[in-house]
Amino acid sequence: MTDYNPKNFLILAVDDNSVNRILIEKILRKEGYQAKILAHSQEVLPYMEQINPDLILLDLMMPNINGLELCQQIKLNPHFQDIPVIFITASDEKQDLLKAFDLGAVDYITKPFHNRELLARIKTHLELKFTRDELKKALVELEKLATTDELTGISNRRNFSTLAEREFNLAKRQKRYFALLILDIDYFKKINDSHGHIAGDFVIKSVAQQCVLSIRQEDLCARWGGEEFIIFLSESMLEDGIAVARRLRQDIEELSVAFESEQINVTVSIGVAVYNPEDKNVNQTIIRGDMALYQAKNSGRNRVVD
Ligand code: GH3
Ligand code: MG
Ligand code: MG
Ligand code: MG
Repeated sequence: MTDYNPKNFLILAVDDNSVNRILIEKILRKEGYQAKILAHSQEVLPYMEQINPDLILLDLMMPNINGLELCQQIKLNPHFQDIPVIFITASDEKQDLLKAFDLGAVDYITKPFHNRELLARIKTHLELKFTRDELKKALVELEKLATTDELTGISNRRNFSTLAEREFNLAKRQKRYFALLILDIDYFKKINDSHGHIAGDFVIKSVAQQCVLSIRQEDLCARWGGEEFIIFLSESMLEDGIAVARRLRQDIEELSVAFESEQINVTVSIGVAVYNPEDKNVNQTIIRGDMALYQAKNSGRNRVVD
């Protein structure tokens, strides 16, 4: 962490002893931290519901809820469990220290402590937390990049294959059905040739959008190839798949994509296949969808074939 600035962090401290409270607040504020100091342990969780601190300093011995109990409550709450908790305590009982670590505390400082020791430990744990949070964000971003098609923002082929295989296995185990639609834009080369590649890209995006709009939220739509899309309809029989495909075909025909000053008409051919309990894997269902699509193309395009 290159630009560590205490100003960016809020530290919550709890101590029933007013001398300790004043001391801790002074040390934290002098270093530049934002600090909130509470006197009663029962105030901590309600306070945290409003403001998420970056780190918590807990006194161990307090009336009502003691520090160990409070730590346990914090760590049981999924919203707070990643916030580092450091105990500051007069107890040098090994049992307390071990219990604190068992409950998820990251550190334990015994009183009397040196100001610089407290600050050094705080800084270490804030830096660790910051790095961990950044890593988590990067992983989420990476996962999104790995599963999303860049042009359309919908699922990419790899993500579809993973999810469809999972759904396939579920359908097999639970004896349920699903339907698959495979769409291919008709005469797309002509669209590229007469309106340009950028307009072609825009048409692909518009068709992707329409696919998402025309299906239920629990269904999955992905870009399967250049101007091909694939849709997984869970809990669906052949008739359901055909009905969705017919509606979608019509929705796309009525779309009339506006690109710059041009109106581009676009149609799709759709192959529909339904899960057959004899299918060994989802690819076998997909192959039937592909064959149906091939027939839709050969029999004139802009149509649905199962
Ligand atoms: P058909 O009705 O038989 O499907 O005819 P078609 O012209 O659509 O034929 P085909 O599916 O073989 O051609 C697809 C074309 O789509 C080929 C390729 O140049 C173009 N294409 C593939 N990916 C993209 C893309 O990301 N953007 C654009 N603009 N064009 C693409
Ligand atoms: Mg105390
Ligand atoms: Mg194609
Ligand atoms: Mg095509």
